[in-house]
Amino acid sequence: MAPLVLPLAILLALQPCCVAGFGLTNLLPSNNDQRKKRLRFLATRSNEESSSSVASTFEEIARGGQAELLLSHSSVSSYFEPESRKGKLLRLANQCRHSYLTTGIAHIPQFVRLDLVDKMVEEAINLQQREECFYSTEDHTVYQEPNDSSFAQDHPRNALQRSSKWIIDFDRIDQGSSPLAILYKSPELKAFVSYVVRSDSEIKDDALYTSGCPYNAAYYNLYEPNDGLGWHFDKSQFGVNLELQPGELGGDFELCWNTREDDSAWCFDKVQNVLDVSDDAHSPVAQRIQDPPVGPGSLVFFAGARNLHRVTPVVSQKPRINAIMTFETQPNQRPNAYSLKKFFGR
Ligand SMILES: O=C(O)CCC(=O)C(=O)O
Repeated sequence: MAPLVLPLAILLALQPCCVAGFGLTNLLPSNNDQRKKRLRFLATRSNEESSSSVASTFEEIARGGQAELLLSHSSVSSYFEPESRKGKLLRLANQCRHSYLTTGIAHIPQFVRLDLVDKMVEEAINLQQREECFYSTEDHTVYQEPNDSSFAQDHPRNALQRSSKWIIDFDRIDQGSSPLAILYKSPELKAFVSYVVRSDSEIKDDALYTSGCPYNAAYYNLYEPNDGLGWHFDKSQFGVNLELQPGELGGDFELCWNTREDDSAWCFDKVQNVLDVSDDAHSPVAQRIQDPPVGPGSLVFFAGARNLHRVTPVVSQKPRINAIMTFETQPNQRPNAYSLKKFFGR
C-alpha cells in the first residue's frame, strides 16, 4: 500500500452518521444566512491558504477525491446520493463544530466501525491481562494545581477530588496493527479534529500536532467498579475521546458548560456551585450526552480547559473502556514529569 493508503483504509471505516449534542435535535445554525456565510468562508479559504495548512487539507478531503473515496467505502455510502456526498461530509464537520463551539461538546455516534471497536476492546483487555498497564489513582484539586495554603482546605481552590482508572499507554500498543494507533496517526483524522475544535483564526494560523510523547499520544482507559474521574479542568484546551465500551451503570461523562471564561480563570463561585450540588450519581447542573447516548464507536470532542467535567464512578462490573487521542497546538508537546509519573507510571 502507498503511505497514504494505510491510514486511509482505517478512515474509510469511519461511519459519519450524525452529530449529537445534549439532546439537541438540530445543531446546524438555525439561521440560513449564517450557514451560507460559513460555507462561503470555507469555499474561499482554500484558495487563500497554503496547501500544507489544516484548512486546505480538510478542504481537499471535503471537496476532492478523498471524500468520494471515504464515503463510497464507508457503510453509510448508501445514505448519500453521489452528487451530494461531498456536501454531506462538510455538513457533518460543520454540525460538529457548531455543537462543540456552542455547548463545549460534540458527539458523533458510531464514528468507527464496530468490528474495529471490538478489536480495540480486545487489545485493551489483553494488554491489561498481561499487566501491560498502570493503575492511576490520585486526589487532586479541580484545577490540577498543587494546594494553596492561603485558602482553606474546603475552599474550591483546594477541595480534593478523587480519580482512578487503568491506563494502557501508547508505547504498549501495537503500532503496526492496532486500529487505535493507525487512526491516531492518520492525517485525515487530525485535519478533521482541527476543523472541529479550532477557531477560524487558529485554523488560519496552522495545524494541530500529534503528541511528542511516546506514552500519552493515544491510550486506552479502563474504568472498573468505583473508578471514575473527579471534577477537573484539563490543562489542554480540548479532548478527543473514542468510546469503546460504555459503562452499563455509572461511568457517565458530565460537563458544566462555560464554568470559566478563559482557560486560567479561577471562577470560585461557579466551581463551588458545582461541588455543592453534586453527588456521585448525577449532577443537576451538568450536561450529559443522552440523545442519542454515547455508544461503542462514538467520537466525543470536549472543551476540557474551560468546562468543569468528570466521569461518575462506574457501578456495574463490566469495565468502561475508551481511548483518548491527544492533539496539541504546538509541535513536540509532552506532559511534565509529574503528570507522566502520576498518570502513566513512567
Ligand atoms: O474518559 C472520559 O470519558 C473523559 C476523560 C477526561 O475527562 C479527561 O481526559 O480529561
